[in-house]
Amino acid sequence: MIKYQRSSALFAEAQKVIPGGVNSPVRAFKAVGGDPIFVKEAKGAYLYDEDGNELIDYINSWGPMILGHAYEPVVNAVVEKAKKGTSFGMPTEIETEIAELAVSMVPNIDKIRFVNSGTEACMSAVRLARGFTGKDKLIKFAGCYHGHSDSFLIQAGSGAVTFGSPNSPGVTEGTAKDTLLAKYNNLENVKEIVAANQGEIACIIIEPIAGNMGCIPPAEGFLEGLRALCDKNDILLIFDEVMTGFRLAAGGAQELLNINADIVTFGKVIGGGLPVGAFAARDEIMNHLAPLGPVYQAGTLSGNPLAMSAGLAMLSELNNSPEIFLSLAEKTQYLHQGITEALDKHKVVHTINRTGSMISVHFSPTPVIDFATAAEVNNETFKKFFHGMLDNGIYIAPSAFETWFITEALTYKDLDKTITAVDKVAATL
Ligand code: HOZ
Repeated sequence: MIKYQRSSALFAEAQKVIPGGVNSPVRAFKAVGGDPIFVKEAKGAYLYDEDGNELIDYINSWGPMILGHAYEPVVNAVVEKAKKGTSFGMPTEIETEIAELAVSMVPNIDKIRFVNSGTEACMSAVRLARGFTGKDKLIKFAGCYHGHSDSFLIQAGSGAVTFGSPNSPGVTEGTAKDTLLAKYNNLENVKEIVAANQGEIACIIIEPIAGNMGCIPPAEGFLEGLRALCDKNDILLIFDEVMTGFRLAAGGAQELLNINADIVTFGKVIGGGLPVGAFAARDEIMNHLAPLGPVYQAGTLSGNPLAMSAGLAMLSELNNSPEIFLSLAEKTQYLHQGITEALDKHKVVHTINRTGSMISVHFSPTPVIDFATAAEVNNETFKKFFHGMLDNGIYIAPSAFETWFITEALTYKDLDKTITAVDKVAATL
């Protein structure tokens, strides 16, 4: 059994001065029990904690570390940049360089605006959609998570559902009434909502592959149906590609699924592990943003040189080696097969969802296709599974409502070690 004395001591100290001891709720382990692990450092596919344990990492900072931790070209770019000043609040050339690269990689966008997080990207994208269309309401899907901005904390996934507050106190009724809630993978339901709110809906925002109620891929025809519905009703379709962008393909889910959104939001991989978000669209939409247009959006640290240098180094690597996406998908498929065989061998009821390098194990007897089916997972089994994996040196997300993010730094030996751990743990479930 792995020991975590120092992590527990650090957690006790942290709780005195930080609410719940963490700066983002899911990290607190409340959903699985026990104390969170404090990280000392990480390299490649491995985390090294404050007690000296080595863990194979399947969270990878919730997505960004697609090429592994402390990836040298990214680290070097940041170190070199830092020597020349860390923030100016003035334009720098590197912002244009990363913007040009991102625009060349992602389908159907002409301009991109950089912010500091996925939350900021999604909240700004919705404001832009409202300003562009002159309409107020938005449709979001139960179990999808678009950051913690007020409009999105209505039946939200990720930490919001993990801690039983998918509708957070503090969100006013006035804000909540403009957020219409639909069922993921249920086009008829969306059509009904649109029909009942004719001429009032500015945008539909969706994770094209959901990752915040575990991984849930879109049903065949669902996103195509949304696209057609939006076109018919002058509604903007926003793809939240915070998780999927620059992960599933160079052009994200738009490229992988061959569907264009009107506005796309990014976070995670685009920042190479530094705090970066972004939103992008065609000229006619982006030109509504200040200072060109009337929709206001700003930030002192937006386009920060360190963040931009990490993002540029990361996107350049992916752009120069597109075979990485195939390799990631193959590794994930290998893991999927190995885990399936191990769980089947021990007759553990489960469903595994996977798209590209996103995968999650749901301890559910039925297909997991939306929030309702995701909520049916056997949480007790998940808790045992989580701690069993941890005892075997494997770190997965401490919540059944999160996705595993595969990194290219994982070797097949690491994957085999993980499958062996699943086999051992499954025998105890
Ligand atoms: N919202 C993230 C999971 N979908 C968690 C972020 C964190 O705790 O770092």
